[in-house]
Amino acid sequence: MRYLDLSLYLVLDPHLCAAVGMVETARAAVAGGATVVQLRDKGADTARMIETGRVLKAALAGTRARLIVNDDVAAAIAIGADGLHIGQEDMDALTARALIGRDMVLGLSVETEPLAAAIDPAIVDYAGVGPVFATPTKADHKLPIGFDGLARLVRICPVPAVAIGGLKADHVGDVFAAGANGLAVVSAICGMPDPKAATRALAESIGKVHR
Ligand code: TZP
Ligand code: MG
Repeated sequence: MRYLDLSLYLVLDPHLCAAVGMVETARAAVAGGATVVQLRDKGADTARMIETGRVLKAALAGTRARLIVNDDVAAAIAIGADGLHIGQEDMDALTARALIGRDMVLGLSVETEPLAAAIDPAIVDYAGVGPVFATPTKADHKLPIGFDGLARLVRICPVPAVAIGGLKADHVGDVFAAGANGLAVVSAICGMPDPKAATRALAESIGKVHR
């Protein structure tokens, strides 16, 4: 079933995770309550994505967390990931769906209302919506949409949506109030002195506003 619990979605960053490592960060985050882990490593070739992804998959085995691979469809398939996440500048969703087959989850980033409206729910399973705030984590991010923009885009999206961009534990209430199904974070977990505690703080905030 192509369903994902989007409520606490960790996007890994190899640079921010450098001290602890991506795999250990993912393990800690899942122990703290992360529901999804995305392997995102813009500098890695497919071989390295596969190598890291296989270790991540083994680390997540037996947990409820799901593994999503950013952008690299060949790696997602070789790893046997639960899903693939693509951006608007990556391959189009129809092509991605044809390559990954019917069973893998497909996520798509959307930054504007027309892009949200263009989602085909037969092809795409969830939308990554943002950036809510400007963030140093993604140098080339699009214009921040704020919580008003998030609410507008979520309303238009024909699939569940996860908010991204500058989100911290303080924002959890606003994210769910805007209608999103969860929040995706990088720096709120990666590079934190205690990634498990940081994740748990997010999970506890989520528990108060969302079941
Ligand atoms: N896409 C839009 S913003 C972003 C991505 C990958 C980075 C979010 O990072 P952070 O540290 O949670 O602001
Ligand atoms: Mg991409």
